[in-house]
Amino acid sequence: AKNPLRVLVTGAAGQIGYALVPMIARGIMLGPDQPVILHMLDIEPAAEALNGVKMELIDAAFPLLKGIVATTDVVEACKDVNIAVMVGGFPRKEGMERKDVMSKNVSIYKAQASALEKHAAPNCKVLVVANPANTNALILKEFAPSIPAKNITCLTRLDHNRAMGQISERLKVHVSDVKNVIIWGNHSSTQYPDVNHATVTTSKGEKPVREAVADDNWLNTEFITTVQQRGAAIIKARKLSSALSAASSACDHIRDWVLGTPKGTWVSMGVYSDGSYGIPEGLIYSFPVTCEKGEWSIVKGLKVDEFSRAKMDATAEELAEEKTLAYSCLN
Ligand code: NAX
Repeated sequence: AKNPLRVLVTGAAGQIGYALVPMIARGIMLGPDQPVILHMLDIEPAAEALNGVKMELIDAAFPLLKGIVATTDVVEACKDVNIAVMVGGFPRKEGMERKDVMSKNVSIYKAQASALEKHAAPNCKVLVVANPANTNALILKEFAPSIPAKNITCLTRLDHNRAMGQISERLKVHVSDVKNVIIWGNHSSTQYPDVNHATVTTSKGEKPVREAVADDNWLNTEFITTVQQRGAAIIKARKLSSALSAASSACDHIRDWVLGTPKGTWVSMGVYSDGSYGIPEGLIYSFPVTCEKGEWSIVKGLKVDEFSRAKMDATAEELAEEKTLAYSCLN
């Protein structure tokens, strides 16, 4: 039998945490033969709720769940973790300035970076979910210099899955028959969902999504805005933000990263830019990636047309601005 892996979930008493921890305990993130020890961190005001989640995990009697650490102590939470899913953060409340939210999250991610750097297992893989996800991940990277940059990522898989969902609904095909959409850039409304290299499998074989949809106007307008605005649409309907889909996508992200992407398929991940596709280094930007043996690599050489170029640059620019804002919060 495999040794258990320690998986940290921060913000574990929140909405996404509540959906995510049972998925991890059931083997959806790391596979049905991988035992796990869950580390759950939240802050003092949520300590009682966190303990309630721990009680439910015990009650669910998950065969793969070999231990639970539920704590408000960041050092205890980070001790020896192999995977860290950072869901905890400070939400934007009505009337709050962008700078105030940024400042709160910068200080959270700076502190948690140090704790991870000092106490996590070597080669710990980090996924930042909490918004602003790309910039929180960048701050975490900056303040955990001994963690390799390639180990620090942010979640854009939810956007990726949403894009596949929209194509599947439009074409009335199963979502598993759609592949190789791309989310470029920021997990925000400037993200660019790109279907130029996506394909759909039909009874007549594999076909470009553009050809199958045969409506460039829809693909270049409504499709893009629907994916960009999907989070807001969920809030409007549920009066709460996406939780089960976010949790499921976080599992997809880690599973593919650790266990690999299927041959011929790529996924979207927010990763530290190496300058690929003319995206400035020093940003955490969502790219198409394939994963093998626990390492992601950016898919190279895809053709980028003028329409895409403008959108890829616009979202990079927003990330550069967020970075400047984040740094201004450090002083
Ligand atoms: P909730 O407010 O339900 O939960 C957040 C939890 O984090 C709370 O329990 C809170 O006490 C805790 N927390 C706050 N500060 C903390 C700290 N310093 N250390 C540890 N825990 C801390 O929010 P939820 O709906 O679960 O969303 C969590 C985050 O995910 C938000 O930032 C949200 O914006 C972000 N999202 C990101 C998505 C993505 O695709 N990247 C999609 C879904 C989601 O909107």
